Amino acid sequence: MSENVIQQKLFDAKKIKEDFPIFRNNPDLVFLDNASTTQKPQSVIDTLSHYYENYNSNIHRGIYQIAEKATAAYEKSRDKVTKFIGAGDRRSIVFTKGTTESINLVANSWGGQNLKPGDEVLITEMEHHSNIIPWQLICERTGADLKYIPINEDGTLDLSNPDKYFKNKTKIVCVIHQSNVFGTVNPITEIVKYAHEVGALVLVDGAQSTPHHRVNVTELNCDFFAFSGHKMMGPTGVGVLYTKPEILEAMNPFLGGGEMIRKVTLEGSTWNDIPWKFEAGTPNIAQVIGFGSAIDYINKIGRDTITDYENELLKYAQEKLQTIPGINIYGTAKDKGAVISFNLENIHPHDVAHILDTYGIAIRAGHHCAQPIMKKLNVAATNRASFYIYNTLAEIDQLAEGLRKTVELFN
Ligand code: C6P
Repeated sequence: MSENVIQQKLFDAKKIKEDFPIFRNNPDLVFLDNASTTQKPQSVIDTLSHYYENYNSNIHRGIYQIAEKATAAYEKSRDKVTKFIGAGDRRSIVFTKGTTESINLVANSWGGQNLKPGDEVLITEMEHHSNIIPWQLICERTGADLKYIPINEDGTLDLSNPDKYFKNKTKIVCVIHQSNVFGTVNPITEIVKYAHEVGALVLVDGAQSTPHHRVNVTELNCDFFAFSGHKMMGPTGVGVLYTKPEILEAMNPFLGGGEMIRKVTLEGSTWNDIPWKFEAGTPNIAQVIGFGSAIDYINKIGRDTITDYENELLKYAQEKLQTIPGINIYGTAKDKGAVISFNLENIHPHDVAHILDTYGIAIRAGHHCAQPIMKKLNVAATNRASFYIYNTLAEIDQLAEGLRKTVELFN
């Protein structure tokens, strides 16, 4: 499909680009590392400056006007997130510093309270380190065992034998929604069904899905859902943990300090209501408010529009990249987000990324914090191009051209 047709059908990515000052300041930048972090629109940057310039103050404490304004803006972001992911109850939304902290919260608080020797935690071989390490640590502490659902050649999960993995001793299943390496979108509803049948809870790592697809946690029926603001055009330092309220209520606090308490005496303390019980200390106020603005921006474009447009980008990129001599693309799932991991025969991924950088093209090279996947693929690293709404077909042409020149250079 040509750029014009896509523009008529969906929207004009070149026009969208004008909303992002970084592209004005780096006119030649082709940014294809969106799975790592995304660029920020002017409206998000303005929201941050506006807070610092006009009503910077701590929240939930001051009774003066600017403090009340800051508190209201912070809590409004909670309402926006609640609606954005279809949570239904604002008490189920805890602001964290990102997906990593959200998962560590669950592992430590829920896991520390509920896991014991003989129990199993079930994760997959496709996980980002953020959804492996916290479970390794808590299993070591509690004596529970960590089990893995294997992956197939095509970068999908091997769910052919669920009884082998989902058992009565499985207490929690933790699974990545969209792989940051393969782009595979996992069948969460099916996994939730298997897990709930054996009485296990489900945590979904939504770091890579939430920015690109419509997510509804109520429909998914997962128990925990984690994601990061910076991967969806929001600021760094803000993320979300969604938890079903009755589960969150029963969990012990993760971090102790100001704000998360009801009463403190020298003998002991009692806790604030959820979600504030899990937001100890001064939170990232500006970032949470800025995140609300990123959600407004996404809503303005429309999530289905984003998904449809990215699907077109993916299709086009896959066709283009397949024509590069010696390319090996990893991950060919039918249900796949706009992420392509690949290697060029006999060329180290870091060399590829360095050469592309000389053409102004930013892609990622490395293990993508998913070393078990690298081991499975029998490689130390891959290249990865990941797309977002401001990318264009012309940029994919530039990527393909850059790769072609790289191959020529090495042969
Ligand atoms: N992946 C990448 O792939 P934080 O750093 O907490 O915002 O997000 C961690 C994280 C968790 N889960 C998945 C699926 C992720 O992809 C990431 C971050 C980045 O380039 C950095 S390795």
